[in-house]
Amino acid sequence: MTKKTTSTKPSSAAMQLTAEQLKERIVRHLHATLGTDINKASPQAWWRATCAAVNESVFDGLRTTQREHYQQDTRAVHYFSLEYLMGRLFSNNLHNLGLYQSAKQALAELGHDIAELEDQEEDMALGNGGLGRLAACFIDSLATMNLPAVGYGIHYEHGLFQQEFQAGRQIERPDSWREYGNPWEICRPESVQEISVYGYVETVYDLQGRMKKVWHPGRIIKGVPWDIPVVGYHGSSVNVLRLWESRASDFFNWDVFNSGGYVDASRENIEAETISKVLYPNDETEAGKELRLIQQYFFCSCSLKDIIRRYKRAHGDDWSKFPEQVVIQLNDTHPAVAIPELMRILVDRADMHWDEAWGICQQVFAYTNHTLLPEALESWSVRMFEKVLPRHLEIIYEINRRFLLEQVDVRWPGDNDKKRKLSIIEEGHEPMVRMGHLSVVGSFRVNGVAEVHSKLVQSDLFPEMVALWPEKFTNVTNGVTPRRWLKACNPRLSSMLDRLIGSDWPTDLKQLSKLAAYADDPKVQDDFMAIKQQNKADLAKVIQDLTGVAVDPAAIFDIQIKRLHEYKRQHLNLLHILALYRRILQNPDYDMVPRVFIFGAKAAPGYKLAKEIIYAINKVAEKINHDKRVKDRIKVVFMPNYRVTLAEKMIPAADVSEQISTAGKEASGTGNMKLALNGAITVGTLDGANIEIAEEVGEDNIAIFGLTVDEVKALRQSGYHSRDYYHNNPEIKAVLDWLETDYFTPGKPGELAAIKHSLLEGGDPYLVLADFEGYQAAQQQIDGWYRDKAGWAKKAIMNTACVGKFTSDRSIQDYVDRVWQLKPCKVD
Ligand code: GLS
Repeated sequence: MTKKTTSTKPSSAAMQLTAEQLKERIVRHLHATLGTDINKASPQAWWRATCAAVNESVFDGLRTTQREHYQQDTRAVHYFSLEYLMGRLFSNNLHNLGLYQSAKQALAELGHDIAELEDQEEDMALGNGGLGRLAACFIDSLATMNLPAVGYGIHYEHGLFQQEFQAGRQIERPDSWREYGNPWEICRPESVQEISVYGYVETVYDLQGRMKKVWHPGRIIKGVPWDIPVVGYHGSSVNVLRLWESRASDFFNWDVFNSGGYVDASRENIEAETISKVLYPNDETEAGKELRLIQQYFFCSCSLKDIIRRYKRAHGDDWSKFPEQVVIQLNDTHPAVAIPELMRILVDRADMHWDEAWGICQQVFAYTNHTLLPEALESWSVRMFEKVLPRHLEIIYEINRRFLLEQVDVRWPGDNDKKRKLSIIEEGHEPMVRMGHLSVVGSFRVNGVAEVHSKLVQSDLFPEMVALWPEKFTNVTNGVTPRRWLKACNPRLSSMLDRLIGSDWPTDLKQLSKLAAYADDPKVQDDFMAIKQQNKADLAKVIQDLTGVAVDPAAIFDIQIKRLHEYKRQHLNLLHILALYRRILQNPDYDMVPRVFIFGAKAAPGYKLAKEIIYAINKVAEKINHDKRVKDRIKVVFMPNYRVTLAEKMIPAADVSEQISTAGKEASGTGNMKLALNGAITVGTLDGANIEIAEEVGEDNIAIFGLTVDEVKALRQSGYHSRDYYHNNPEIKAVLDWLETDYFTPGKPGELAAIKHSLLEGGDPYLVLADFEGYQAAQQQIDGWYRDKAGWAKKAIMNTACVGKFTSDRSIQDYVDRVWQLKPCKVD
């Protein structure tokens, strides 16, 4: 059971604000902050003035929270993440402050529709997908639960690229989310940090003959912090997300500048600024680029120095309380370089003995693993590490030497195979630093993000580490914030819930279980499905606007939204669509409930096959949507530029949620939780958090299919031959062969052949063909279920009722209990 650490009643000063008072604030800011006038202000200016009005309340909360944390000298968690996929903050902040209705009314009285103003805001897309969005949900929960926390990351100038389709192909455009400034952030020049990279290490001896290492950096870079207040829901805490922007150090620049090297100085400027220029657009693939390592080090070093500065303000040079006050959560291995950086600060700068420094480190860091995909397990060539961070490489060697000697050799004396396997340095032609190993060795706790994934982390990824330190390993199943993913994005359903089960559910999501008592009530069923229908009608308009395709809200809305990756198997979905289409062509009376297949996904710009899958879906969509013989039984749409804001429109309108990854590949998934929460029925494999969703909603309310983790392993071991499925199943053969013709790409045969080739010659690494049969059976089951209106309504209601477990508040409480040992700090 989740222990409650939240306040459900509005308590901050903002709650008392009336529409009239807000109006006064908005107009005042229109004049004083925007320098414009009611008569000529643009929608942008109105939006900005409203943000400024809201910020008066936000900043009040921020000041009181910070004062309280300082006075109480609270222990805090510091969330280190290279990604935060925040989306828009306008309606979120209004909802969390309890001001949404007043603002809506105030703006209406001023002649503006709040929804139109919401569209003035660019998404803050400083993340790729689930990992970055999870970080955003977590900081929302931390503030809501009054837990002292700071999020640290990078202030990317360009977030995740914007996606367009040209003739069906993905084109990437740069994202400039803050081209004209962002009203939610505050620059803090008083907290600038300087960090070093490159250079060389000198060994010197002090007067007592003690050896010391001195790092002579090759370049110094300035980190400028931007603070984004994180407003808790109806609680009074406002925490901070602190993002670092890189700039050239004044110190270096002026030197070059004064000696006449204006051009050189500018070049240095540009190079330094490059560090926070762009987010790497790969989800779950390690880039291996020097710039990426520098990004990681840059924000870790700035953040650690920031933490230490704050600690020293309260405790001076007494380091003994540091582990009591500070816990750092590493969001995957991306910030793992923080471990040797803290060692460097303690040993080289604070002159601490190695053992004492290591003791501190091991009480401060905890590591979350978010993926088992081999291509995502970060490792850096020793050569590059040495060039960029020469002193850190030495420290890592020393950490490794002691680990192998004091742990591995004691446990497995003389076992060189074990040493090779466990070494932080992977030997070979090109020696590599393994960041996962470093993270486990340097952390006091390691967790996966769903039950099955945490088990696999232990059994498949780090079994020997588990043998050494069984108590280090734990699970924390992911969650999502119900404030954004139900309350704000689905206002119709939220009001219905308020009426039926009271209004405490946004901070106590288990309350949703009360809804189960109504699952058979015809009136509630009608209301629930009427809301779904209205949400679908809204989405149909968006679809028409974005894609030009007309869809019927009476059809099943079947949605697959997530990054494009072979393991997520959007192509399995496509093969099934092709099979249905073929059945219709073969049998004009083929009986199926009309269905709209809706996709949203960005492919990493360098991921060729992923881009080919997008192209294939778009070409198949074009053909099917225009084929009169289909009689609208199938529509296929690919929503361009899928992002948080689009997800907020799609999720409330979903009937079916596609969660069809190869078992063992999706660590958890969080879209699966959001869709079920909004009453969609999952078609899914027993992978990641789908397993736990199935446990919660029960087998009547979910369509599970496909190989299990163990079956996948067994099939691989016995030898998987995708060609057998191709030859034995005529439908599979027909649709794959179809892709090679010019049926979907007139005059250009073979344009869609990449998918077939990867499934046959490529060996079908994600077992698409092995799961096809089960998948199409699950889809038939959905078709059957949907024909029974009352039965479907019941299933939909049961999904909403049973997924209270998947609030990020529960995840955070699990982290508090199993990892952080934090206490809430109530702010008046
Ligand atoms: C991911 C996993 O792929 C998702 O399954 C998971 O839900 C998410 C958050 O834990 O992390 N790992 C990753 O590198 N990107 C992800 O989305």
